[in-house]
Amino acid sequence: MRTLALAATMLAGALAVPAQAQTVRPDLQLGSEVQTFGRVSFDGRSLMIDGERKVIWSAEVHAFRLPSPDLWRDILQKMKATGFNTVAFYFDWGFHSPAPGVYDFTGIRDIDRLLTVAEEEGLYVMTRAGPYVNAELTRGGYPGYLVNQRVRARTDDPAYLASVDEWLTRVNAIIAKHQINNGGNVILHQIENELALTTPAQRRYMDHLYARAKADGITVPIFHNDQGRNGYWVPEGSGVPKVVDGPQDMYAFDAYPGGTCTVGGEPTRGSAAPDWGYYGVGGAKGGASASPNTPGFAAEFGGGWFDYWGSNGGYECNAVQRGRRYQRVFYGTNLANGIGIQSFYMGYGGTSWGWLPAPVVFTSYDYGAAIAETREVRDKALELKQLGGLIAAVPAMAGMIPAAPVEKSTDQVQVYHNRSPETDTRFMLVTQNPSNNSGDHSFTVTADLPDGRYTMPLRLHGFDAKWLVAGADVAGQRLVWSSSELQYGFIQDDAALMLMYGRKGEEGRTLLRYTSAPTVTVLDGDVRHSFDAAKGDLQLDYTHGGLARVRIEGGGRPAMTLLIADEEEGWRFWKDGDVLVRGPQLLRSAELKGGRLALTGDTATASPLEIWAPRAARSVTWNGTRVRLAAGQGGSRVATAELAGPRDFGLPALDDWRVAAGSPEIAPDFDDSGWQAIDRRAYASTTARPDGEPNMLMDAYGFHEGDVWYRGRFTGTPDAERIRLYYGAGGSGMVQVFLDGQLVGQDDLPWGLPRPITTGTANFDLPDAARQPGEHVIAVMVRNNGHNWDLDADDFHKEARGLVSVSVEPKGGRSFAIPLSWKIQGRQGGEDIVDPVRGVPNNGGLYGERQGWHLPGFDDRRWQRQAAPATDIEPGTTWYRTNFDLAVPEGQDATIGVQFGDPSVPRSEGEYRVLVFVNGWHMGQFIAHVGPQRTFPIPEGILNHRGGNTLALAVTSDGEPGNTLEPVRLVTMRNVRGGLKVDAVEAPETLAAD
Ligand code: IPT
Repeated sequence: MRTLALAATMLAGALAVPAQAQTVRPDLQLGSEVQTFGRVSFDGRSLMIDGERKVIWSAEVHAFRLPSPDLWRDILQKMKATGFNTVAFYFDWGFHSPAPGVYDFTGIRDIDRLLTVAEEEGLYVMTRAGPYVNAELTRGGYPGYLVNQRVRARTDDPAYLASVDEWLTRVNAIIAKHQINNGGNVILHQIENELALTTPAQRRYMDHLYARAKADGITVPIFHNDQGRNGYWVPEGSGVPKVVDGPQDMYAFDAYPGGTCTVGGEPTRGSAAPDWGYYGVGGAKGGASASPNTPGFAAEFGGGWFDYWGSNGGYECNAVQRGRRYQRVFYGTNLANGIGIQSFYMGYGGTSWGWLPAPVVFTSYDYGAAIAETREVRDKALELKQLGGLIAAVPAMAGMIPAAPVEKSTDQVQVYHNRSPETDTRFMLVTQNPSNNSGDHSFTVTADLPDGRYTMPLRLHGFDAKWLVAGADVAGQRLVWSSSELQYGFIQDDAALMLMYGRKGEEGRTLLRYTSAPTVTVLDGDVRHSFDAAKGDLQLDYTHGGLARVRIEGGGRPAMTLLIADEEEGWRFWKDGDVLVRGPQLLRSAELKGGRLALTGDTATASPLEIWAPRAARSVTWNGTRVRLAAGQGGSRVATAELAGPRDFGLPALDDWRVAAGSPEIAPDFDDSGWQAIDRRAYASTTARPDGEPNMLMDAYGFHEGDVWYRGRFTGTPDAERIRLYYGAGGSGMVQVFLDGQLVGQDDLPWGLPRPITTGTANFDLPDAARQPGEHVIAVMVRNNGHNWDLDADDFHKEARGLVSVSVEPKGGRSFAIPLSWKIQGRQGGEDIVDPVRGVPNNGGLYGERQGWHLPGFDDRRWQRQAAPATDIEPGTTWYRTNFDLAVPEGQDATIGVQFGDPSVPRSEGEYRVLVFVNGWHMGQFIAHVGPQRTFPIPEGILNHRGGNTLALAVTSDGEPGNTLEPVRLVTMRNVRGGLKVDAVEAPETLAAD
C-alpha cells in the first residue's frame, strides 16, 4: 500500500487538469479519511477489505423466493461463475414470523445456512434485514400482525419499536456471526429501506435501528438505501448542504434509470446513463457521492423490473431492456462516476410463491434478471461475466478518480477517463453521446497514458459501451492500451493467460510493453504484429472473429498465451481460480487435488471442452467422469470427445383427476359454530369505514393471507332487495357472494398499472329468496391478493382486507340496513399456523386448505374421478387433484412447469382463477382472464424429479359457461446435464382436519 501522502499528491495532480469533454465537478473533493470497521474500511473513493481497495460487484437474491435450500447453492455458483464477487440478500420479516414472538429460522427459512453457502461459494454478502424492505412483498415484508398495530409504522413509536426489536435481535444475531470480522463473508449491513420521510421521529427511529444493530454485534459498516439519489440519511458530518444526516456509516441509494418496456413489449432507451458521481453537477445530487466521505454506492441498480397483473408478459422484454449493452453503458457509467459498490436488483428474482406477492406483482418474480426464474443463465449474465472478469483482473479499477480529459475525433462519442491514484492505471469508458444514442462511429481517441501519448483507433456501433483499460499491470504483463476489452488475465504456473474480446468483425489493436523484442507466435487466427524498439511496444492488429491465439515469449517478461475472441466466443469461457475452461454452458467449480482436476458444470447440448490448467493437473474429470484429453494449441488440452448433453425425457399427461366441490360454506346449514363472531374490536386500518360498523376486517381476526369467508344471518323481509359490499382484496383480488347456497354475484377488482386497485365496492340485487320469511344466510368469500407495501411510510400496508362493510337493504332511496350477525373464518389456526414448515405464505382459508386437500397425503379416493377438467363448473371453488410420476434422468437438472391453457396468448377468454399446490406447496396463482403468467416453474425439491408428485388445484369460478379450467399440462422449461444434487424439502404430508 502506498502512503496516504503519496495518494494525496496524486490526487492534487488529477485535479489540476482542466476539464474538457467530460466535465468534472469543480468542487469535487476526493480526499477523505479512512474509516475502519474491523477488516472492512473505506474512504471517499472505495471500500477496502483488509486494506485492499475493491470494486463491489453484486446482485440481489431472495432466498425466500426459492423455497428449496439446496438450490440456493445453484444460484450462488452461477453468480460467482458470471463474475460477481458479492451477493445482496433482503430478509422478509413476515416470512419468519406468523405471530408476535414466534420466529422460525429453519428449513426454507435457514438464514444461517444461506450465509454459510455464500461463504463456501466465495461471495461477499450485503445483508438487508429490514425491518421494512418493500421488495414487492405483501406488506413490504412486515408480518401480518403488524397490520393490527394501531401506531404508525416506521416511526419511533415504542410499540412499533418493540416489535421491530423482536425481529432484529434474532436476525442480527445470525448475521453478526457471519460477518467478515467474525470469520464470515458479510461486509455491509443495511438498516431500513427507502425511508424518504426525514422527520425527527424518523431520525429517532433510525438512531434506534443503528443502535440496535450495534448492540446486536454488527461491526461492519451500516447503510440505508435512499429511494433515488436524494441525499437522505447521509452519515453525519458530510459537510454537504441539503442532505439529511443519519446515524449510518455509509450512504447508499437505488435507481432504475434508462427506459422501460412498452405495453407491446418493446424496450425503450428513454434516457442516457446518469452521472451520479464524479462527472455529475449540482447540489446534493452531484459529486462523487451525495456523501463525499463515503464511496459511491448503489445498493440497488436496475437489473430488470417487475411485471404486473394483466401485462402482456414483460419479463423477456425487461431482460433485454436492462440486459446486454445496457449493462455496459449504465453500470460502466456508474463505475466511471466512482460508484464502486453496485448491486443489481435482481440477480435472480425467483418466485413469489403462495401469498408472498404484494398487489403489484403476480407469482413470477423473474424480473428479467441475469439468472431467470427457471435458473437459466441468460445472455445478459454472460456479458456481466466479461465485466466482472475485468474488475477481478485489474484490482486498480477500485478507487479510481477522473484523469485528464482525452482528445477525440468526434463529438458523437464520449470518453470517461479515470485513473488509479495508486498505480496510475487507466479506465476509459467509451459511450455514445448521449449514451443512449446509437449509430456507427469509427474515430480516434488521443490520450496521455502512463506509457506515453497514444492515438487509439476505436469503433462504437449502436447502443453500447467499451470498457477499456490502459497502463495496467496484468498477470506480469504490461497492457499499454487495447481497443479490445479484457475478460480474464491471470498467471497459471509461471506464464500469463489473457483473454481479450471485441465485437465480431471489428478491428482490434493491443499494445504490450517489453524491454526487448519478444518472440511472437500466432498459433491460430490472423494477427499481425510489429515491435517498436524505441518504446518497447509490441503492437498486435487483428479483426475480432472466432478465437485467435498468440504465444508471446521473451522480451523480459514471463511467457503469455493471449486469446483474442469475438464477444460471443468470450461467453464460452469460464474461469475458476487459475483454471480456464471453454465450451460448456456453465463451469461451477474447478478443484485441483492430488494431480486430479475435478471440474463441475452444466451442458445444454453436447459440448466440446478445452481447458487451460496448471501442469499439476495430470488428469481431469467432468462431473466426476474422467475426460480423455489431447494437446490443444498454446498449452491447452482438449477433450477427445464432446461432453454429453442432456437426454430428453417425457412428461406424463395429466389425465386422471379427482374432483370435489370446495365451497361448502355457502350451504345454509353449514356448521359455522367454530367460527369467530364479528365484533367491535379495535380498528387499525387506514381505510375509513362507515360510522357505527363492527370491525369486519380479516386481519383483526388473525387471518392475514389468502381467502377468508364470512357468513351473515338475517331474517327474510320484503326489504331485503339488494346487498352492498365494500371490500379490500389486493391486486386482482375478488369477492363472491352467495345467498342460501346460490351465487348472487362476483366482483373482480380491475387490474392494471400503475398502482393496482386494491379495494372495491359491489352492489347486487338479491333474489326473491331473500324476501321469504325465515332465516337466510349470506356467505361471502374475499380473496386477498396481498397487502400493500408501505413504500411511502404512510401505513398503506394497513389498508383494509376482507370486508369493510356490508349491508342488506331496500332499494329506492330508503336507507336503512337489515340487521345481520356475521362470523368469519380464515386460515386454519390463524396466526397459530398449523404447517410451520411451509409456513406463512402457503395457506389461506379455503375449506379445502383447512381440510388438507392441498397436501400429498390426503386420501381423495372418494372424490369423483375425471379424465380431464369438466367443461362446466359450479360457482365457488372446485378442487382438482392428480398424481404423477417424473423420471428426470440422473445427473440432469431440469425446470418443469405447470401450464394452463394456450401459452401463445397472455389471457384466456374464460374467467376463472386457480391456486396451484404442488406436493402441498402453494406455488402460484393463475388468473385466466388477467394473466399474463400461464406457466408456473416448480423448483426441484418441491417437485420430486424422480418419483411421485401430487398436484392440487383450487379452481374458483362464477360457474358461467366457459369459465372453467382449461387443459393443464407439465412442460419442460429447461434441461441440462449437470446441476446439483437436490433433496426433497421435507414437509408434512397430511394435516389433522379441524
Ligand atoms: C425499490 C425497493 O427498494 C425494492 O425493495 C424494490 O421494491 C425495488 O425498488 C423495485 O423492484 S422501490 C423504488 C424503485 C420505488
